[in-house]
Amino acid sequence: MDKHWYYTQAAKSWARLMPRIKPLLNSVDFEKFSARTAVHFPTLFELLHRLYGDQYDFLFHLENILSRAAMCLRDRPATLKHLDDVREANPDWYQSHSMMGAVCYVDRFSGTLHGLQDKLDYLEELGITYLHLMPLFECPPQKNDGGYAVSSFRRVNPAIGSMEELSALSDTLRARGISLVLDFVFNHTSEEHDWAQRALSGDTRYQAYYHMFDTREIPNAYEQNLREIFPEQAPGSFTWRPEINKWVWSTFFSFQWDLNYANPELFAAMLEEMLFLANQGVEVLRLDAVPFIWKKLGTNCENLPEAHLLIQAFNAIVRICAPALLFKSEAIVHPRDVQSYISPAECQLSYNPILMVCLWDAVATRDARLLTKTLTKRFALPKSTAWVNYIRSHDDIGWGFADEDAAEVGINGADHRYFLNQFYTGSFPGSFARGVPFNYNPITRDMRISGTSASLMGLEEAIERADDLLTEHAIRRIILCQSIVLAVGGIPLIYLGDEVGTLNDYSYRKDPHLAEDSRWIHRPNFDWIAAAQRNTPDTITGRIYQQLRHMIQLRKTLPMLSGGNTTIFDVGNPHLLVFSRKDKLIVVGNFSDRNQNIQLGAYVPVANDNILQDLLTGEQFNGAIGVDPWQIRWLIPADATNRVADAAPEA
Ligand code: OTU
Repeated sequence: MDKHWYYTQAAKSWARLMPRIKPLLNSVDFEKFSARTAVHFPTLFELLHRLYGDQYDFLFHLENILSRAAMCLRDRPATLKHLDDVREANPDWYQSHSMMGAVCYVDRFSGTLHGLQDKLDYLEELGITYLHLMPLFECPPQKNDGGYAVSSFRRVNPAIGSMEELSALSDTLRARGISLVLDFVFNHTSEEHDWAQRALSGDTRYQAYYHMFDTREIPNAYEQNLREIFPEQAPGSFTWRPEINKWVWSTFFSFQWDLNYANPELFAAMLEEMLFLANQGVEVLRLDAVPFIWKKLGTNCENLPEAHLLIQAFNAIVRICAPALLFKSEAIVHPRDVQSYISPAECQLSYNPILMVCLWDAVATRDARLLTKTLTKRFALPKSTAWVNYIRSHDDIGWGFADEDAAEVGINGADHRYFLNQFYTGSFPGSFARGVPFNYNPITRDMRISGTSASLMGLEEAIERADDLLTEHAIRRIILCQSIVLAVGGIPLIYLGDEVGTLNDYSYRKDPHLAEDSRWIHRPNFDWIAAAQRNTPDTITGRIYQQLRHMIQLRKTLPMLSGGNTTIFDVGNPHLLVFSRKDKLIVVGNFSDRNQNIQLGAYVPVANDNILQDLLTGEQFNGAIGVDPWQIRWLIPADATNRVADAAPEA
């Protein structure tokens, strides 16, 4: 089918469908709907046709999908319609240097949604403008994968609160300049979701919402090419359900059933759940596990072209009925595939696991060459998209750098992963890290790493050994990496607790429901007693918190830190990461235990012939710049410092 054919067919369908949509909406909304569909319907038509065009009842599904979009607009609260207008007028709002993200589990941070109200001052003090509340939906009490096995997208876990509270919270947050971010766990549901329950009771309509097979034949054929995601806890990708004598596709845990997006009815059903969430006031949806949403025999069923078509179709619909909403991709895969989801028409935002992994590599090796190489090749993004940069999440750390990038700096990928695993589990001689293995695969000998950033950076060991220098270096490593996250370009994201140096929590081992999943080591209850020391400068908590908060506040005064425009420099010193932002600010980070000296002028044009001032320490340099072990500098030409000092922080 060529573009022209799609265009003509779309125009015909649009002309036929609009009169049917009209009675659903009031005249103001209908006008908006018409204007937006005039722009986005041709794209939507083509995407849906490429996915479902061979279904005999394609036009029925098309109409159904468009009506759901209309009903979303009809039901959208006035405040959110207003927000739509504001965001449409300023679509790049999230590129602002004022943006600062935080993520937490509500139960572990504040107990309940109600309790969160009392913690908003804390978030504001830290400068947070983007708050990701980890899955808080109804889920099975035990088999829930930290909330990623959702039983209802419309009900909040009653232990945490209610959907009404969540929706009210989104308004409160917005009034404080904080955007609410939620997960859309759309690759699978829990086995307790109503659809799964109906499927289990034999209802074939709902069985078709999932991937189910009567015999092992087809699952075996698929498994030839599938990767095991949780090989230790949930080997294989299919689960036998004796109630219905069927194998059910379950990429992750056996109780998480993959949804079948080849079924347009399922697409429409999930669309409805998504639009429901959009109307609760969520501004960014984190699309969980995007690589896995389409299956095709003979492939590894990851990152297939149809996965992109699906997300683009969701996106086109959102542009029509809830345009304030953005998508963030969660694809923790090969860097090339990570990038494939990022575009204004698909996911405007994406986690940046590439930076995350290379930061940990540089910390372990004291060598920033892979970091420099990778950022040079892969950091730049299309216009109107942004990275969400972070050093750790609620998940494990897996060594997802590209082997070809590693080869370019003389590293063998497989050997290096082995080294990194040894290093971060503390087995490598001299390692300061206190990580634990996650999903060791005895066949490939692969594993991933769990641990809080402070414990992985050496703080736990340093405190245990009561060693001041080790403590100082561990703190500097934390600040160095967080500082890069703050300056490199994109939305910085912190896992709440990291700002006060939270260490590993080994108590999960005593809970039989958590013990098998080492990720719980880095998801402890927020330590409010430790946090109370955050403004006491001579405590470890205070040293971390105050430096971090200072950098966050400083960032908000530096317009050159907005958006992208990052230039990476190879300055010939393997320990240094050097980059500039919009040719106005130069960042120099030292990944080593020793002082380094660098004549920046030879490499970085803006450094040439300029006296440089470090905004973090106030020092000035005329000529060579010294960088202490694990130190980071934010340098700007000295004549520009006055202007920066005068600029008031942006709200
Ligand atoms: C995500 O992570 C979530 O972040 C996890 O907490 C969930 O367990 C999981 O999905 C299932 O919902 O494998 O180790 O490329 O790597 O989606 C974490 C994407 C994971 C996957 C990622 C997944």
